[in-house]
Amino acid sequence: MTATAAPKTVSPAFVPATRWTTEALVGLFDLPFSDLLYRAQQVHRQNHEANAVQLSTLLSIKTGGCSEDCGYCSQSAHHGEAQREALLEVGDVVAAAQAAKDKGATRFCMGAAWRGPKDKDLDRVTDMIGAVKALGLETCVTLGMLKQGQAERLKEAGLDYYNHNLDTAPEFYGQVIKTHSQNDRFDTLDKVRGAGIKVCCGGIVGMGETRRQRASLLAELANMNPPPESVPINELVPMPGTPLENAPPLDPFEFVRTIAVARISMPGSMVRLSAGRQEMSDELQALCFLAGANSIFYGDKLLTAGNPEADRDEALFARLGLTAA
Ligand code: SAM
Ligand code: DTB
Ligand code: SF4
Repeated sequence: MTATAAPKTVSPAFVPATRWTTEALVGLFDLPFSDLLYRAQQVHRQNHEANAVQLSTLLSIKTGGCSEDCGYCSQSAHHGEAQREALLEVGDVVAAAQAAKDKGATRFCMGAAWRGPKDKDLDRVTDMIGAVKALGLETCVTLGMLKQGQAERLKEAGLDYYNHNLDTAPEFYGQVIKTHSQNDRFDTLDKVRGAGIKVCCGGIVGMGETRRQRASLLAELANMNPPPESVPINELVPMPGTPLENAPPLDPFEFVRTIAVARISMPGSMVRLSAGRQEMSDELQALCFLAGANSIFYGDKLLTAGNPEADRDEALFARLGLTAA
């Protein structure tokens, strides 16, 4: 699908004010690096506090054994090597959320390796959401594809955000994931919006996609109506055993360009510098903040992969004059 075609699941009444074509975003990617960063920084300052970065902490509440075959994921039963773990108890989740809050996180994101939740699993997840919210944290869950009525149950429990990524360009999607389609993802995103939950939706770069495909993914995200409140940009963490374990690393400047184009095309969204930060130098992360990233995953673990220690992030924020928000 090209970015000019309306996504199938969006009704004609929901035409976004600005439509981005893939071509227009390729044009941004192709700018000289300094010109692109200058434009991104201008958009960033017009729409956000210049030096504030929001902190979200992740917890895997159910790990491994997933029926889906996502080529990047260590939790897929098809190839993943992640240690399988059953759904956590509410008390353990609350303890982790309290620790995250004590370290300065404002949002707690709970992830499950499911194609989608069963109704009986949601009983415990809704208890988790209520208990984490009671600590004064924003709540986010990522549970896979939702069935009718499940988004409403999450909303009732007090859920603030649902994370569900488009992951890659529509024209590349089938090369990475065969057990579901990107249109299935749009269906769930519609259910989330319909229930009045805020949307966290982004993707992964560095999976062997072209620059045009990176632009195409960003056009899809920017043309959602409204665009996602939160846009995680993940750099592939090549996990052992996965089909993408030997994917050649992306040019770091291309990653920064991706952040900058996300910032320009989604001016009001929080753009999160997400997976892959542990492998990045402080200087590269500084360029990502300059390009308009204003959120990170904070805490020494993502779901199964590592993330920088809180101490390293605190030191980096101090060196760059960034404040945690
Ligand atoms: N099963 C649910 C789903 O797929 O939506 C929730 C968990 S899934 C692990 C959440 C997201 O993590 C994926 O959509 C993908 O963007 C990201 N992710 C997974 N493995 C990754 C990896 N190795 N590197 C970068 N991002 C990854
Ligand atoms: C998102 O976009 N990135 C996070 C969160 N949403 C759930 C997950 C990153 C996972 C990285 C690989 C791992 O930890 O297994
Ligand atoms: Fe399952 Fe999500 Fe991993 Fe895909 S990304 S294999 S759906 S846990």
